[in-house]
Amino acid sequence: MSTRGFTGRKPPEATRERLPPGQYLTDDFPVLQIGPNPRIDLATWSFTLREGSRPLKSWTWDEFNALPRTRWGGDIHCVTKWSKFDTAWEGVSFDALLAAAGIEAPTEFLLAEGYDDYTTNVPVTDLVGGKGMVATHYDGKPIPTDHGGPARLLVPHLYFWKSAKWVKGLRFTKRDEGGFWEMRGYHMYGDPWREQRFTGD
Ligand SMILES: Nc1nc2c(c(=O)[nH]1)N[C@H]1C(S)=C(S)[C@@H](COP(=O)(O)O)O[C@H]1N2
Ligand SMILES: [Mo]
Repeated sequence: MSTRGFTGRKPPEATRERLPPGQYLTDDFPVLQIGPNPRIDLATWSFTLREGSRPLKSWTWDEFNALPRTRWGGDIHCVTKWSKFDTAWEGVSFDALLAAAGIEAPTEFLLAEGYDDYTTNVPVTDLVGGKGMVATHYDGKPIPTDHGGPARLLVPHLYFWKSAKWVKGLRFTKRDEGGFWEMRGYHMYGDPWREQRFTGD
């Protein structure tokens, strides 16, 4: 059964099972962000793993594109209540980043940082084992700037605000420090299936 294009109020069973509570299905790909698209030049783009302020490993765009690649396909869920099924992404898994850096995660938490100064926190356990990647391609093409290209974090099992667009690095933190939205009332973890939208949910 195809569920594509369905926008009615009572989704069929197969759709309902894939929709977390309070979400509706859309075929669109809405654009949501705190400010204008940052200007990013691939000649100066870099991606850096840090522990606090200390850089652990940095890649240029060419170096990053030489890393082993991975694909993920599935559903994404935004806290503004839209869900989109069967999205297709390609990039470098968090596991591959750590392996290429020759390190193990130095702490249990990190903040993803965007070129627009956006930040969001994600536990390391939610990125390892293929659960998170730095994506460069969506639907077989380079990610459009509006959706976070050239590279964005993808943590699809959490609300989509955790998937930082225009990502410039991951900063390991000793404690679970809130990022931009988490400091403004959004949930520290953000599990769509437990409807963890806001602090206290
Ligand atoms: N760098 C950055 N990443 C970001 C944001 C942002 O403002 N800046 N917004 C977040 C929010 S709130 C959402 S819902 C998703 C939206 O991603 P999209 O525009 O590709 O749908 O990006 C997230 N990642
Ligand atoms: Mo969002």
